[in-house]
Amino acid sequence: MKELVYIIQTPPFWLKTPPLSLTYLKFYLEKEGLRVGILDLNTLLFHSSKSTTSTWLTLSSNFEKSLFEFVEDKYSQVLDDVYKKIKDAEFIGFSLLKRNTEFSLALAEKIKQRFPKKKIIFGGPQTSILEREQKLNADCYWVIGEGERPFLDIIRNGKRRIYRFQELENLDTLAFYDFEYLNLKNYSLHLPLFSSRGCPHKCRFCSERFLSKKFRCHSPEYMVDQIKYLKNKHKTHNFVFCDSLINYKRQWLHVFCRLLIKNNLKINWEAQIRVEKNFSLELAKLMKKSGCYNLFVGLESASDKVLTLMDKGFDASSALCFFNTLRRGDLHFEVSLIFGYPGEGEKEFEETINFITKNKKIIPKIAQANLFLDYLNNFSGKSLPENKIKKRLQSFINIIDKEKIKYTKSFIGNLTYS
Ligand code: B12
Ligand code: SF4
Repeated sequence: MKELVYIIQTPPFWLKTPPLSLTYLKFYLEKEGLRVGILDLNTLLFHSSKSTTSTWLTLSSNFEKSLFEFVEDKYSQVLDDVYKKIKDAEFIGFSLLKRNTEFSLALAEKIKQRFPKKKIIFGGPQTSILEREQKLNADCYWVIGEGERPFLDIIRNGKRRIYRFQELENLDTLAFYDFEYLNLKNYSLHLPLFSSRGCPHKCRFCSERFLSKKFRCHSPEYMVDQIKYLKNKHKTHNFVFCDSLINYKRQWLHVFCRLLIKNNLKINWEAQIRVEKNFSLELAKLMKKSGCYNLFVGLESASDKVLTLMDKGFDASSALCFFNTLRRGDLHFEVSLIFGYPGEGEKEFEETINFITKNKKIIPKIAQANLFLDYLNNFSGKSLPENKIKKRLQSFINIIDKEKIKYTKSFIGNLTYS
């Protein structure tokens, strides 16, 4: 039997973890009885072109704009194989992020030229941005937000062109996924998990609100069974939560960690966590015992004025208290910072620097530091000049180098396009 649907992961995209969005969509549609093929053109082209990880992952408009032409020129055989594979499918889906949008639109155009009857469906985080830029054309389907229900609707009766935030109510109705359909040798065996969708918080700079409307999560029992399933299938102990935050509900996290321990799963897991006031030492210890080996914390600033302007919902002293608790629970964590948020003057910048240097024995590592980018256009004209913020970032790097504070070099300034 031929595939009715093909979903293509176009480049450039993250290389390590298998593509979770496509996996969810595939398993959802297959549960509904449809045959779905996945083509990971991202890893295929990365390996065929013998590119370097740094070329592939560094944000660069030139690279992103010229990649399709380059592939057509040098690796036309790979594209011919794609056309052959998808020949009989009626629906072709693309998952759009900012970085692979040019490539996806170009490939979709070629597919349309060769197979005018095929229906093209675009989904993924970039569609909401394209909609705001009025770039959704009328001869394709566009899905904004979560994809499972709208994808099925389009296949069954596709009456509209644009589908917005048709979200699943009960995430536990989703089938367990695995990655047997991919060659897992091309990826790291740190498998992705997604226990919740959305974020209940509304930090002012964050574009999360364009990705999902209502916060929902799986039950801890479902997550533990999903982990067992992946562990048995792929013989791995390593997992990465892709959730926006893992501590949306304190009680959830307690129950989840206890279940991991009770089931003796012996996994290693990492996740993003939000600074939480009065975070209990007992919970930190439980997380450690259940296998948590790293946490990513969005501190963003250590100036109370800037934290308030950002609507982060915590101040520097509660962040420090939280970090101390993680430390006492023997949890490793890394913090991210934003420089140049409107309202951050030299004084506020100094406050952040002082906080980091003064607490260098408590904060194990800087995960990421970036210039503030006004994605949401909340501050038109009010952002500091880029060269001024770049200076702050550079002076921060000089200081952490001097203070021998650990940081991930490739994640410094990595949100700015070259
Ligand atoms: C985990 C994560 C990462 C992980 C990646 C792990 C992985 N497996 O990919 C890491 C930390 C490595 C990472 C890196 C980066 N990330 Co990131 N990341 C995320 C995060 C938190 C979750 C992504 C995820 O796995 N979601 C789970 C899946 C199931 O959801 P989904 O992809 O949205 O798919 C659903 C819908 O979008 C839709 N859908 C998706 N595709 C399709 C296709 C069709 C046909 C249909 C119908 C529907 C559909 O249906 C899916 C299921 O409901 C998101 C924020 C978020 N909350 O989503 C940011 C996010 C995706 N990342 C983002 C960015 C910018 C990056 C970086 C570029 C940052 C950087 N400069 O380094 C890098 C990318 C690497 C690189 N340099 O190229 C942005 C992308 C913005 C954009 N418009 O492109 C996001 C949205 C964060 C944000 N709010 O800005 N990231
Ligand atoms: S807690 Fe994190 S994901 Fe949620 S709105 Fe704030 S920055 Fe965004």
